[in-house]
Amino acid sequence: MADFRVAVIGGDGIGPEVIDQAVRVAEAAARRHDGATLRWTRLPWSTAFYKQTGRMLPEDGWEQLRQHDAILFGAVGDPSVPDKVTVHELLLPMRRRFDQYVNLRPAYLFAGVPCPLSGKKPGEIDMLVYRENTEGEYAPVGGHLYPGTEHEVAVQTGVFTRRGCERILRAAFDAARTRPRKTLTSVTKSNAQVYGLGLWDAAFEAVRKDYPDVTSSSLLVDACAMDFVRKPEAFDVVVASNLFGDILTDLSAAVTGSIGLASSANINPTRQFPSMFEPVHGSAPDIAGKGVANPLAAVLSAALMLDHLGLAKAAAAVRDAVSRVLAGGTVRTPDLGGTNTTADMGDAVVAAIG
Ligand code: GGG
Repeated sequence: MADFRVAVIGGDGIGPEVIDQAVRVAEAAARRHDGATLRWTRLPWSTAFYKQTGRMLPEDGWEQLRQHDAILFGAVGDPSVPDKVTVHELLLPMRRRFDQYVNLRPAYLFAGVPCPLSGKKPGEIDMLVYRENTEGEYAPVGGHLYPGTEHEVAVQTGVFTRRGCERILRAAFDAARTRPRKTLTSVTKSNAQVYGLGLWDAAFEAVRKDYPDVTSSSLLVDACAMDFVRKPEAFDVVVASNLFGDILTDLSAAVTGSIGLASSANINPTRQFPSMFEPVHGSAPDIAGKGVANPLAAVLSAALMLDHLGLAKAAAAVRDAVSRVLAGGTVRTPDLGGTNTTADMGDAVVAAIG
């Protein structure tokens, strides 16, 4: 029987609540549909851990994570500690340290989910956003001079490398060629940011030559944001820099009904390091502890993890169970207009798995 080790970091706010449901669902699906066992290592790394120890993770934390086949992550961020500690000492370094350069963020309009745009049918919005995850605007390069004075200066540098641009573009093109529409949009802003995004565009022009079977085009990020609202059904695979991908996927989540349904995978395609799977949403301190967060973004992230582990039947079973629960419409968390709890939603998906 296949056996996988998965590190689980619930993190902050609603993170642990939604991850508990994702663990239940993934475990049931892996066992029933692929005969596989998932062995979970629960790690308490979070803002509370930081307050106790002065660190977001122990000194050997990265080494501990490396011993696992995958990482399931909830959310990080708490109003009592600056993001430059919580996000910048746990989540962002994990993506870089484990070279998880592909941040895959699907957006799909499920049946039974109210769409804020009129006239959109279930399945009509169906896109994969490939966000560059290790450099770009999120590179920790810059400085802060004369803080608190009238001469205060902050410099934040975007880092774009030929290798970094080409490899995320190739990952997106590889995905596009497997999809029925075989269409790819590269997001840029090289009319304003001529150096970094100029290199991005040059890499796009070079890489697209290797994919004549894919219809590809380049679009400015402002036009892309407008079209995500005006005609999201026009997009198939979208590839974007770290910041643009982050912003656009909140928008793609909104037009498909709820950020509570938006899943993501932070993938190291070489498999030299573990990949990490997390909902797109953050810790949502306003609803934390109330048991009302929608766990489906975490559950669908766990489905991406099952795919990555080669448990394709289990992954398909999770997606199918989620689709049926949403289409049924009887179990809905408040983000979908209902009154059900996080646990009710988890129960419904586990029951639908069979
Ligand atoms: N589960 C996602 C999460 O915890 N997000 C917090 C955050 O600040 N993320 C920044 C990012 O995804 O780049």
